[in-house]
Amino acid sequence: MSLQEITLNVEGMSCSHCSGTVQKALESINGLSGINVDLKGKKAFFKTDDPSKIDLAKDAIVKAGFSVVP
Ligand SMILES: [Cu+2]
Repeated sequence: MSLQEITLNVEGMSCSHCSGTVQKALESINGLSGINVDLKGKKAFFKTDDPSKIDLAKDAIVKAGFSVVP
């Protein structure tokens, strides 16, 4: 499978602590690279070659207390 660049829209981040929490939640998932969280843009970016990781990433963000919106 080829490496895909994923962007998720994340709602609920109000400070750098929030974006750090989202960053750590994504870092806890094996198989993601290039993780970056944009607090002002309300986005999270990562790369993966395994599409099943996208749902894991969304779940991890929700468990951390934030929402992923379309
Ligand atoms: Cu915060």
